[in-house]
Formats: sequence, structure tokens, C-alpha cells
Amino acid sequence: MAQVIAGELSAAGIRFGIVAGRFNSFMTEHLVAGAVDTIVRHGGNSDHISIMYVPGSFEIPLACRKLAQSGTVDAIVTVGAVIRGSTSHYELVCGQLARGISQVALDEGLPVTFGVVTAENIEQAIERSGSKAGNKGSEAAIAAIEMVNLFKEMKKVK
Ligand code: INI
Repeated sequence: MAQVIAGELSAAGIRFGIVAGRFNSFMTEHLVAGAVDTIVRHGGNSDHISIMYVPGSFEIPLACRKLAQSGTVDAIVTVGAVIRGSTSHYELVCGQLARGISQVALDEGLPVTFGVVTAENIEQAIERSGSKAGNKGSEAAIAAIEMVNLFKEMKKVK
């Protein structure tokens, strides 16, 4: 019979880092709040959440690397907001960000999840930061919880 390995959604006992870009802070504050609220509502302890602010999404990967190397967190949730309409280097910021955080996850061996809103315009960004299209910070927190628990389950497999 197939063995199914999946992570539960309990945040109890997990130490989280949240790395947040300050750029477009109107949205990113809602994303941080969504991530924290989701962790706590899933049984996590707010004392075990470290929130690290960086200037913008471009700086998120390096901060994730340093936080991962500090050994103080089990998973990192990234949050930011990159809006195409307000930058000429949208593709560069998004590309660097996605590549960078995946690289940190693979190199450091811990979940680094993507709660960065990438949007065509401010309206879309607001919709994805806690209004009608959900909250990307919250979604990324759920993914982080599941991934940490997935690896705990893997260790139990004989
Ligand atoms: N950073 C963002 O997080 N979102 C944006 O929409 C954005 N725009 O529009 O330029 C942005 N730029 C700043 C960038 O992330 C760096 O902080 C900056 O280039 C300094 O390295």
C-alpha cells in the first residue's frame, strides 16, 4: 500500500521568520498581519515569530539567507508588493526575488514561502493583500506550516 506523507496544519512549536519589504507598505503591513494572524490561529506562539523588515522586495532574498543561517527559525515567510504600474524594473525585481528565495530554500534546507503580491496595478495589489482576492501573507504562512510538518512526517517514515 502506498505511503502518503503530508504535513498537518498545526503551527505549535514552530519558529517562524517573516521577511517583509517596506516598499508599498500600505499593502505589506496587511500581508504581515495576515501571516501573523494565520500562524497564531493555527496554534503558533507570537513570541516565536521574528519579523525582519527590508527596504523592498529586491532585498528579501539576502535577508532570508542571513535569517536562515542564524539557525533561529524553522521556516521563513516572505511578504512584499511589487506593482508593475509603478516601476520600470518590475520584471527584474520579481525575477530576482523568486530566484533568490528558491535558492535560499534549496541551499539552506528550510521552507521559504512566497507571500509577495505581484500585481499589474494598485487595485489588484490591494485585492491580494487582505480584501476580495485573499491575503498572500496568510497563504504563504499556511504553506510554511505545512512544509515544516511535512519534513517532520518524513523523518518518521521507516
Ligand atoms: N520594491 C518593491 O517591493 N515593490 C515595488 O513595486 C518596487 N518598485 O516599484 O520599484 C520596489 N522597488 C524597490 C526595490 O525592491 C529595491 O528596494 C530598490 O531597488 C533598492 O535596491
